[in-house]
Amino acid sequence: QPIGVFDSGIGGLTVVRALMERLPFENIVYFGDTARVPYGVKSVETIAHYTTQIAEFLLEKQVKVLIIACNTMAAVAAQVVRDLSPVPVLDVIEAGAIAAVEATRTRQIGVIGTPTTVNSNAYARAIQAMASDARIYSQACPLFVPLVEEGWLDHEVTRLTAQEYLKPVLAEHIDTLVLGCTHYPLLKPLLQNVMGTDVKLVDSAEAMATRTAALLAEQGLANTDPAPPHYEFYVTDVPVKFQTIGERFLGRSLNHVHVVKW
Ligand code: DGN
Repeated sequence: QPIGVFDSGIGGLTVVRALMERLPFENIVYFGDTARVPYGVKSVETIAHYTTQIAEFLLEKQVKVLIIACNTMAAVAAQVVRDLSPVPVLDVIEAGAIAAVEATRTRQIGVIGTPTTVNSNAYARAIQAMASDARIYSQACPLFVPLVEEGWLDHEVTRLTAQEYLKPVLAEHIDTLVLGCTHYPLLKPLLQNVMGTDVKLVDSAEAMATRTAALLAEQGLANTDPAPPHYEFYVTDVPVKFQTIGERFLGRSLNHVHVVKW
């Protein structure tokens, strides 16, 4: 049985990449709602409706675990998925929050993400549920998603944008910064440079791979078949530069892509 991973678009491929590296025997089915992305600016009702549709699609594929790779969906619709799913559900916010609490020493934590993720306060709630004395400083960085999709990962414009966005969180002397959006792992070197080496960056894609490995082991769900794993990708549209951007996110060639017409 495969692991089901979903996202509002192609960004969740950073989570798939981390899962492929951490769990090389697992089959993965991915769903990216490329026709309706971005979710980061939509209402909670709309996001919950889309999220339900996608979770039901993957459950029909007989997935053994559902992974909400999109921070925006995890921020406002994780409970909706948990309520309808007969299989375990993991979400990137929970995974990122756990990793942030483990990483911080000073309990001063920064969180960056889309406006919907930041406005939802979901990371702050998840972190404070585990560490009530933690102080959270969040910053929405809406320009990062288009900059990453443009491939400007080490570009002066991106550096200036990051400096501008991160100025307020830097001033709070945080020791940990959560990259709370699927696209941000690609900006890790640049963000580390802007933040300085004393600040630990929590990559929510990697944090998710760690959580998934733990869940599969705990519940005896790990695949023990040594045959090469199978990967399937479902999207609702094939937008411009889909292949190039998708392969950059995934870190390898992107095959077995199916278009679902909704
Ligand atoms: N996948 C979204 C996230 O992690 O927040 C980013 C893309 C979007 O919907 N704007």
